[in-house]
Amino acid sequence: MLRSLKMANKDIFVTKPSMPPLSEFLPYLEEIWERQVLTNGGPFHVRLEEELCRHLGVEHVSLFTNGTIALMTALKALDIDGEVITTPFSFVATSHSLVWNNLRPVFVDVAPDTLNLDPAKIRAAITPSTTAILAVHCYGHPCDVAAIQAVADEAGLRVVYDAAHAFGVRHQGHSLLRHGDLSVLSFHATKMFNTFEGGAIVSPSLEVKRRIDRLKNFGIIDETSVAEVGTNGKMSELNAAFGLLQLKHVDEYRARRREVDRLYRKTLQGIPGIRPLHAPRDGDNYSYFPIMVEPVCRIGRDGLYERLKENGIYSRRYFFPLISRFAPYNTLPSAAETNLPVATDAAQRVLCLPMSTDLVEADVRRIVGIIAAAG
Ligand code: T4K
Repeated sequence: MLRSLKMANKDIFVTKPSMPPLSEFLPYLEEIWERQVLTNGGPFHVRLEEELCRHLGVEHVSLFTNGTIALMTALKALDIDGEVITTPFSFVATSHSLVWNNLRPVFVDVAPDTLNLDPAKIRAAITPSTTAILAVHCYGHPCDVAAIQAVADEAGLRVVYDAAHAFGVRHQGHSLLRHGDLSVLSFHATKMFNTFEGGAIVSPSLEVKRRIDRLKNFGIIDETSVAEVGTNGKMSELNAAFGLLQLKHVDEYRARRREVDRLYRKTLQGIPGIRPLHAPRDGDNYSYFPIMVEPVCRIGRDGLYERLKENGIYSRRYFFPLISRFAPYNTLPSAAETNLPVATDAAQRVLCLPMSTDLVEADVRRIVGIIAAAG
């Protein structure tokens, strides 16, 4: 059961990092100080890659300094060029990673039930210049991976999943991260598994992992040879050590989030105009709790966002505005609202309620009480 503590009202943010007790981190720090190996593939880095493979049930993991550099490197590692079909309903890093690789994003609309790329619309957007699909498992909810792969196979396209929200998500009995050519994770402070800053690429092939590892280390082969133009995407020992500690607690974090998810669903029931985006799903990581605010809710999405804020509750309108509305993208033909009706409507109605391991029952009831009173 969720802890039902009585406490004074406090500010509540859309998320809060899950932090194990500091005392548990100190032995890791002592090891780093003793060894004086701070980065460049040190022992904690090696161990975290191995433990993540086991924990996630995947073949190969390459750690990165953050999810954005990991995305940029994933696209480079597959030698993708030309046009890439992607979603406007995401964090801006998704499209930025394409443009940093001189690739042209082509926005395709999302499906209303998941807000993930709609496979049928992907097919219609393919041109002779299309080489890949960059899809996002938005809020950790699986894309229609089978349909996306079928479209990709038909047209000879690569598939990269921005799985920034999908740490530990299971789909049909397996890791969701096993789909596509590569999957990219974010371990940012706001994610359910965090290393302060961090990220990773999950790859099914050792050969591709080797290329990725070289690319994240300047393209260096050895002391006297550099094979190609790489970057510096390496995760430090400090971040890797924190990841190892987090891994010990991550199942407990997930279980706590699941309780919060259940309580939201129970207490939100019957409030007119408020609908959780997804039905409950086994295999979820409970990263986010998006609700859709329907027209029958008189105060509307933005009214609700402000009302919560006045009460010290900081929800977020992930993902408003759409990426396609931002200056670097809004002149692309595919950015037209008429091309993206579902995403455009969702961006006006979605609200992510606070979700973190430290929410107690009283917090959830307070949040839902404000929503109920606002409608
Ligand atoms: N692809 C997708 C689909 C993504 O969602 C993201 C990142 C990426 C790629 C890129 O991955 P990284 O390069 O970041 O690894 C946040 C995060 O900065 C961003 O990582 C995340 N997506 C995005 C969805 O959310 P903001 O602007 O909402 O963050 P911020 O700083 O406003 O934090 C939100 C709340 O979290 C704060 O109000 C308080 C709390 N917080 C935040 C931080 C940073 C804390 O309590 N402690 C903290 O240290 O973007």
